Amino acid sequence: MNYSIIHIKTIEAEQCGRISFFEGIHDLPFEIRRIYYISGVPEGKMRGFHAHKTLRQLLFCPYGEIEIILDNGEEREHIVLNRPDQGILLKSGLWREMLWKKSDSVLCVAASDFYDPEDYIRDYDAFLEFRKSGEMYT
Ligand code: T46
Repeated sequence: MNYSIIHIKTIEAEQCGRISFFEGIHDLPFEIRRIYYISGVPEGKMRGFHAHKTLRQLLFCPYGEIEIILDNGEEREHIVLNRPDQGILLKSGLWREMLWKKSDSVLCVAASDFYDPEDYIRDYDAFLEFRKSGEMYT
């Protein structure tokens, strides 16, 4: 599967919380061109249901718990994000669904490119065709 779980550097201060950080190029295999985050989602709701043709992203959940379901057209894997020091580095060509396990969990994303609706594949059969065509990957 075209993803890896990464440790986000985190420094803990006694009774003062913690700070987590990463840098494009140094800690991620791309320059960060866009940051976005998803909030206010009720428990049990799902989002996603698409793949990206070229976009690479780091997904992390600094607050709450979100299950990320990844599908490469042949198999599906479920990863739970619930720690500020953990992220999923996604390459392109993966179908993703996100399930909010706890209300108000926040999903943050650092992306390799600007927003481009043409980069999305929102139809599952079209995604399977895209995988078969072998027009990937980054
Ligand atoms: C992804 C997962 C993890 C913009 O106009 N600019 C943006 O940068 C983004 C991310 C979205 N939008 C618009 C496009 C739609 O009209 O916001 C609306 C909701 O987007 P979408 O339905 O794609 O949201 P999710 O939560 O299903 O998916 C998002 C990202 O779009 C996607 O790239 O990988 O989070």
